[in-house]
Amino acid sequence: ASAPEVNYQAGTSPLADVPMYQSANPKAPKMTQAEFDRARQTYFERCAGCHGVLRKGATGKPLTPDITLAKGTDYLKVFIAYGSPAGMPNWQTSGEMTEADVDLMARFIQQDPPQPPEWGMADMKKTWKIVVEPKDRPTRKMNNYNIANIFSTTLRDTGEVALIDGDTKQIINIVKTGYAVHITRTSASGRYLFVIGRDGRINMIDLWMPKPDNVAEIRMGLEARSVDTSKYKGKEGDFTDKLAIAGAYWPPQFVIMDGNTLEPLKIVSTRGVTVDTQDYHPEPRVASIVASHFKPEFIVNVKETGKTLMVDYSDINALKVTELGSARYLHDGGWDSTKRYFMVAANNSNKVGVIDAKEGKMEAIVDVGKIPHPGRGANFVHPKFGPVWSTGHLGDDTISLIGTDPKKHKQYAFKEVAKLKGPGGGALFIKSHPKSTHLYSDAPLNPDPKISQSVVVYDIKNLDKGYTVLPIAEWAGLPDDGGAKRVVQPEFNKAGDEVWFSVWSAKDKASALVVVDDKTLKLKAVIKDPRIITPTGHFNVNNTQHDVY
Ligand code: DHE
Repeated sequence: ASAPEVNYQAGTSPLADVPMYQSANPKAPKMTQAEFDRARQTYFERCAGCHGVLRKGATGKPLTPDITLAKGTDYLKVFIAYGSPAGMPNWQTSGEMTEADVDLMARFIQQDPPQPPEWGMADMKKTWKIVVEPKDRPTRKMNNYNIANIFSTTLRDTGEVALIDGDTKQIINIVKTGYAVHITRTSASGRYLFVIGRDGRINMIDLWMPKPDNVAEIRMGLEARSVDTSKYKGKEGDFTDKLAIAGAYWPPQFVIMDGNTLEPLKIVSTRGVTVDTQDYHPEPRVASIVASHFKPEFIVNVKETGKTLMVDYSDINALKVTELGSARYLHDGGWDSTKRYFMVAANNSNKVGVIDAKEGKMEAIVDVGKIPHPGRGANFVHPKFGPVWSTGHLGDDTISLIGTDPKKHKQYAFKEVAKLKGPGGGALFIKSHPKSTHLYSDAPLNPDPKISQSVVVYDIKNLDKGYTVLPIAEWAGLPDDGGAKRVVQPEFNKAGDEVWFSVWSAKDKASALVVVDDKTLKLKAVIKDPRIITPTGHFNVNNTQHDVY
C-alpha cells in the first residue's frame, strides 16, 4: 500500500473531464488519440495532485519532456510500477494499474503536457446565477432554527451539503452544490454559507429562508479548494457581508466577488516566481484563504511559490497585495486564539509559517514533524507553555504544539514547545474548544483500520497521561458492509459540549455522523439517514463564523 500522504494527494481532479489541446511530441513514443485520452484521464485522476497539471512538480518530481525523454520508456515503467522510497506509489505491484496502464503512462509523460483552458471573466459570468435576488430575500430570519448551531456537512460524492440542526440533530435540507465540496465558510454576520466544490463551483446559502437553500452560484475556476468572505469592521469601513473570495488550483488564480450575489469583480493570477530558487512557476495553486479581523485583508496562501499574499480589499480597483515569503507547498491552517497570528502548514517542507496579520509580516517559520496537516489546527492553554496552537501530521505519529503568546510566554512563542505522541501517521484534523479540556485528533488515512476508524483524545490538564481511544466507527453501529468507515474531522457544537465526527465510507456503503459528549467522552447520538452519503468535512456555523477551534 502507498503511504497515507500519497493516497491523500492522488484523488481525482475535475480536470480529467475538461477538453484540452494535446500536441504530439515528435521525439516521444507514438500514441493514438484513444491512448492519449485514456492516459490524460488517468494522469488527472492519479498523478496531477503531486506532479501538477503542467508537470512542473510540486510534492512529486517534475515530469516535463526534457526530463522524461532522457529517462526513456523502460526506466519510467519501472519507476511507475514499483514506486520509490521518496514517496512515489507502486502503482502496478499494488494492483492499482495493469502493466498496460504503466506502459501507457510511461509513454504519455514523454509527450508535451496538455494545457487545460483558462477560465476568465466571460466564463465566470456565463456560470453566474442569482437564484434569489437580494431584494427578494427575507428581511429577517423566517425559521425557528438556532442557526448559529447549524452544521454544514459535505456529502462528498453526491455533490451536496447536508444542513443539520445541531440542537435536534435533524436534517434541515440537502442542498445541491459543486462536486466534493471542500470547505464551508460563513459570511461575517453568520447569515450566509459559502461552499466550494472541487470543480470550482461556489454556492451561497441563505440561512434566513424558511428552508435554507441556494441564493446564488458561480463557477470561478476549473478546480478549486478555498472560499471565504470579508470580516473586517473598523475605521477603514464596514465590510460585513460585502465581499467573497475564492482560490483556484486551475487556472492558478483567485477571484473577489460581491458578497451578496457572487458577481465576479476582480480576478488575480498567482503565476509567478518561487520564494526560494526564484524560478518562474506556471501553476502556483491557491491553498488556504482566511479573512483578517485586523485589517480589510484576505490572507491568500499560494502553494508552489510558497508565498502568502496579504490582499487589501478596501479598494479593489487599486488592489494592494503584500507578498510575504513563507515556504513552499503552503496548504491548510488556522488562527491562534487571539486571531492575530495565522498558522499555515508548508506541508512538504515540514514547517508551519506564522503570519502576523496585525503587522503584516512573517513572524516565524517553525520546524514541526513530517507533513503537518492541521485543518485549522486546535488552540488550548497548556499548563506550562500557556496558549498553544497544535497540528497533527500525515507523515508521522506526533502532534506538534507551538506557543502563541509572545506577551506572557515570550520564551515559548512561535517555537515547537512539545510533541505529543499519537497512534500513527495519517492524521488530517485536530480540534479543541475554549470550553473544553480535551484535544481530539483523527487519523483517517492511517493504513490500519483500527486507527482510521477511531479518534484519540488528550486531557489538556494531564497531557503526559497519553491518549484515550474512542471507537467512533464502532459506535456508529453501521452494517458490516466492507465500508472503509474512516473517521474524519472533529467539530464542536456552538456550546462547546459536543463533538461531531463523520464516519466516511464509499458511495455505495453506509456512512453516518457520530456525536460525542465532550465531558464524559461517551456516545451521545448517531445521525443515520439514507441521504448521508460520503460525509467528510463539517462546519458549525458559530465556530466557523468566529474561528473557534
Ligand atoms: Fe482538503 C481543507 C486541499 C484532500 C477534506 N484542503 C483543505 C484546504 C486545502 C485543501 C487547500 C484549505 C482550505 C482553506 O482553509 O481555505 N485537500 C486538498 C488537496 O489538494 C488534497 C490533498 C487532495 C485533493 O485532491 O483534494 C485534499 N481534503 C482532502 C481529502 O481527501 C478530504 C479528507 C476529503 C475530500 O473532500 O476530498 C479533504 N480539506 C478537507 C476538509 C478541509 C480541507 C474537511 C477543511 C478543514 C477545516 O477544518 O477547515
